[in-house]
Amino acid sequence: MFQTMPLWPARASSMANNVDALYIFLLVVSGMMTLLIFIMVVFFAVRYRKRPGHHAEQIDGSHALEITWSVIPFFVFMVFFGWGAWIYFQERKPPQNAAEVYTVAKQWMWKFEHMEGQREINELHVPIGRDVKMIMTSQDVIHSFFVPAFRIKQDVLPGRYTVAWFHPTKAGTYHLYCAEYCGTQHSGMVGSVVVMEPKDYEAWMGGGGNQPLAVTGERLFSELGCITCHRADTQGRGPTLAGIYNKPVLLEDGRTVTADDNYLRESILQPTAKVVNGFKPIMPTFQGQISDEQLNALVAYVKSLGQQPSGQTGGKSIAAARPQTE
Ligand SMILES: [Cu+2]
Repeated sequence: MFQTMPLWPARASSMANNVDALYIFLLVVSGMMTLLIFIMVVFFAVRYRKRPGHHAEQIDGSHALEITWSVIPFFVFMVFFGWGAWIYFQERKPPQNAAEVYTVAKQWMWKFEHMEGQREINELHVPIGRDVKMIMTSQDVIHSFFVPAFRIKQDVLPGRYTVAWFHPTKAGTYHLYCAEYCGTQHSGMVGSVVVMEPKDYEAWMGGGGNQPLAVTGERLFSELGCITCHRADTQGRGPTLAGIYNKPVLLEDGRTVTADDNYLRESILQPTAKVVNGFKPIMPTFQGQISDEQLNALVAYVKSLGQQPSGQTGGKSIAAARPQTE
């Protein structure tokens, strides 16, 4: 019977052992304190019980005692804090070369799109041993991406990207939950993450001729007319987008921001929110004109430009995106 009720979810990511160790440490320290308090309650109740011939006497404070019970817990709590912060920063900082998966949550499903173009609903396939970064947004209300076996949970919000990452260490199929009440079918907003051996993953990935996300984005970039202003030769009415990803951008109001995923997203939906220095706020908004999936594809395309230094030949995306004006 006990086998059917595991105390812990599977530990299937690089983060799992750290999180569990901290959790066990918290449990042990709290358990010991609880025990100590109960023992003292019983001990004092007996020791100072009302007896004939004994009178209560006034006890004045003890500095030594007060300092001891303040200083020792202080250091214990600092261990909780330091250890927790260390794990938090690890969870918050995706590694540079993580594979990216775009995620759109909606009432009541999870939609995933791999950079290679594979789309999945309520199922996410990943290989063992690869860092995976989830770039997530919601089509409607707040959801929360929760994979207990990976010990990660991240809110997914409409109107912006949030990020979570994991490094799967064990093959298997693990539960994926929405951990934020999001409407009547919230409890049904579940799925699974399938962690595969790399060769199985290659086979899975190879099936079906999918168009890479950046290529879809590149097509949209020209279909939506972005290409007429955002030209690669810096002569356009909008800033050239080659190489801007994750680079600082000087704005018209003097601020400098980083051209990260959220900046790109915002600049497509609310172009006047952050106008690049030297350009006019003439770009029309695409709010309500394109789906979250299309938005993701556009962002992926701009990012793919960022990985290729501008002017370099062989960069398939840049070469294809360059307008035929010369
Ligand atoms: Cu939800």
